[in-house]
Amino acid sequence: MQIVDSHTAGEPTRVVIADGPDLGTGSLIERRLLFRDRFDHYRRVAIHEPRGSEAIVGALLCEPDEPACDAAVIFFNNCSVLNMCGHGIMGVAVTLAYLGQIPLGIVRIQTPVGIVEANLLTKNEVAVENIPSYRYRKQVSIQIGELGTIVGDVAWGGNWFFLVEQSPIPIKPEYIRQLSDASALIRNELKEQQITGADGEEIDHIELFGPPENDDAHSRNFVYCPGGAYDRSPCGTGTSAKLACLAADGKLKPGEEWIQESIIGSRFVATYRIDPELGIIPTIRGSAYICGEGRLIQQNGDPFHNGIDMIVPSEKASLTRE
Ligand code: PYC
Repeated sequence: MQIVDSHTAGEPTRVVIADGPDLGTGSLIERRLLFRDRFDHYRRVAIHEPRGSEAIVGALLCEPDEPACDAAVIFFNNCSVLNMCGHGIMGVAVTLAYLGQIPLGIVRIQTPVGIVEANLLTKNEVAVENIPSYRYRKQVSIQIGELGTIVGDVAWGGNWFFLVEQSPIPIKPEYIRQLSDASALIRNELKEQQITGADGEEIDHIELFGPPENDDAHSRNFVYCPGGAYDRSPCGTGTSAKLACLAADGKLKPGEEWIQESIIGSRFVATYRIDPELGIIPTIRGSAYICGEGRLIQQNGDPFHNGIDMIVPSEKASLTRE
C-alpha cells in the first residue's frame, strides 16, 4: 500500500493513495461494507502496530458514485470503519494538493454519510463544510458510580457524540488516562441503558468540555473515539456536533465564530449557516501538514504480517487517579 501521512492539529491521517483493496463498483456504502467485512486486513496493516498506531485515522481514496463529487473516501481507525472524519477530510485535501492532484479552492468529497466540501485556502489550511448536524437529545442524565451524575447532549456531526459540558475531570494532558477511562465508562453506561442516536445508532464518540486555556478560544475538549484512542485535534465531527448544540440553545448565531481547543491545545475555528431545508451546516477550519510518505511492506514470514492485535482498553475500566 502506498501512503501519505499528514497530521491535522496533531491528529494523524494516513491516506492510502495506491495498492489498496479492490472494492468493486458498488455504491460507496456498499464498498465501505465490503471493506469492513472482507478486507479488514488492509485496515490492520495500515493502522495497527508495527506500521501504524492507535491514533491514526486511515483514509482510503475511492471513485465517487456521486457525479457531483471530485473524490470519495472511506475512513477507518484502529477498530473499524468510521462514518465521517473532519480532521481526516482536511488531511485528504492537503494530501491531494501535495500530490498535485487538486489546486487551491473547493473540492467536493463523498463520504458514506454525505457530501462535504473542502475549501483549500492555502496548501495547509482547509475549511470543511460538513454535512447537516443536529442535536438529537438534550441533557440526558446518567449515573456512574465513580463519577456521579453525568449530564450530556446527544448530537450528530457526521458521527454520534455524547457531549458533556461539565467534564468530571480537568481537560488537561496530564489527565488523558483518567479522561479516557471516564469516557469509556460513560460510553459503556450509554450502551447499557440503550441510549442511542437516531435509529438506534450507537453513540461511539464521547466529548468532554472544559474552559479554554487561551483568551480568544471558547472551549477546550477531549474526544474519545471508538477503539479507545483520543483525538489530538478538536475533532471536526465533534466540533460540528457542538455547534449543533450551541445553535439549538441559542448560544451561537449563524456566522459567529467558535474557537475550539483540543486537549493538546491545537484549535479549529468553526461557524455554521442555516439551510432552510437541511438545518445547521457547520464549517470547520484548521491546518494539516504532510509528515511522511511511503510504502507499507509485508515480508514473507513476518509474524506480524497483518499487524499486531490491538489491545482495546476495557469499557469497564475503573477510574484510577494517580
Ligand atoms: O475530526 O471528525 C474528526 C474525527 C473523528 C475521529 C477522529 N477525528
